[in-house]
Amino acid sequence: MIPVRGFEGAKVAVLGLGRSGLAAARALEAGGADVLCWDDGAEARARAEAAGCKLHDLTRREAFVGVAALFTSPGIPHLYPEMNPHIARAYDEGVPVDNDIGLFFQSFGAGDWVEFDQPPRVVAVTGSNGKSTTSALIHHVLTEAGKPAQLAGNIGRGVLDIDPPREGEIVVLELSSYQTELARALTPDVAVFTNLSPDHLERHGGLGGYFAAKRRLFAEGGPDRAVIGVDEPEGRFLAGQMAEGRGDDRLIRISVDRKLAGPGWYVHARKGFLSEFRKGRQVGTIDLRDIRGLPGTHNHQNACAAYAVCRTLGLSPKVIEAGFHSYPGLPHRSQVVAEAKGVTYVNDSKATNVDAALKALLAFKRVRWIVGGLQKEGGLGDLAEGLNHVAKAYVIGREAEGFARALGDVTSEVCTDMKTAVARAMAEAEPGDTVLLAPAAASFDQYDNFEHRGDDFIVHVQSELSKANN
Ligand code: UMA
Repeated sequence: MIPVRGFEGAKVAVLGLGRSGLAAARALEAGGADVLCWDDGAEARARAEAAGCKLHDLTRREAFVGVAALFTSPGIPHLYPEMNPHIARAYDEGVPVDNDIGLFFQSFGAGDWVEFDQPPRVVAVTGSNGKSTTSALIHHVLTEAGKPAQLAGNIGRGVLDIDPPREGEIVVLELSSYQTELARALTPDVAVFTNLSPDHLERHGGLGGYFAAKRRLFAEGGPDRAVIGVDEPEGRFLAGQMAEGRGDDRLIRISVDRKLAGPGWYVHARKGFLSEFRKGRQVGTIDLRDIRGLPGTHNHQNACAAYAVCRTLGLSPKVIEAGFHSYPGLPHRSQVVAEAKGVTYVNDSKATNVDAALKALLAFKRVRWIVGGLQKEGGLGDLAEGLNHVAKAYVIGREAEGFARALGDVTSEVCTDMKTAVARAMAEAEPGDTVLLAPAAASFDQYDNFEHRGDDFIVHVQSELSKANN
């Protein structure tokens, strides 16, 4: 845990007692604050109390008297679609609002670092898609190369929960827009912007708000190094704003759309080959085509970002390539869960939006596609290119019929539940096909979260395969 500095003896409130809230409460307490905890859910309150948290009812009229600051959780809306009432009151009463990410950057860099020859550094990764894989890949390559490293943030571990960093350690943080939008301190040594596509629009009041939230990671002063995906206008704009000249190599531009070269620093991947150019010369290359844990162009973009970060941290192309080959992949992201009779079963439950599902479809030649759930704003129109790879869609979700209609001309079958979808896809699959769960939708109509949905897919694949073998 990283004890939070700056609130010794002060009364502070923590709102939301999930992973980040509980970690923040513990870290604040370890730093000597008097921590008052609240969650709008009774179950979470009971769990937190059992874990030793001091509850403090924020709905009471005097709740904020004497409170120095409020720390909120990423899942709690603080502006759109409407402000959480406790946050609104904190603002009205002049109480500063921050989150665990702000506290982390404020507290990272404790006094005992004066003894270190090489202080710990932070790599922060944001973007719409690929940030978990990019973060996990950076962490994996560093660890395989024998460098001390820790991984936290949106990927599942509260940032304040990490161990106090050792000499030379690299802390890799995956940061969502929910986290960057509110944090009062954001000072990574290396910052990554993978790509941008519409997501969480309600929460940010539209695409501009969503981009603005992510952009904060690169604001005033900025990181020492920035790795920026330039395949969308927003990335191009951000890179253009950061660069102080044509040869500015504090900035590494990455692309999977086009060859990048010039006086600066670039990493691109085309047709499965990653190339690094610096000052107009090629200085590194990796054949990504047979790397099992990183299939498809979207993963090649993740590879470019991870490669660029590892290069800024001093690793050689050969060491990075070895790390890529041993990367096991993350659950629910391009996760190969079975191969039988020439058919591959892939769990990409994390493809919760249209862009991620499109990238998953493009990674495989002939797809039996399990799709559906709670549709996001913007419809399914942008999937068109990927639909050429679909042999048939097996539609799940409470609104499966409407979802199937929205898919247009694609051959589809309304299955509603996962069990039926897996059984039907398996029965019809031919050798060479991929049965792919890439829902292009949120899971909350049928599941607690995308992990639960992916686990359900795996259970049914295994049970149908064992039926077929008996
Ligand atoms: N709550 C309230 N009032 C509200 C809403 C929620 O009190 O109005 C309470 C809930 O009752 C619950 C708590 O807040 O007890 C949950 O807080 P939370 O949703 O922020 O969840 P955490 O467990 O703290 O997890 C958060 C991130 N969750 C979200 O951003 C929604 C996790 O990212 C992250 O891994 C974790 O912190 C550790 O850093 C998950 C996620 O879904 C994976 N992220 C989104 C995504 O990837 O699309 C952004």
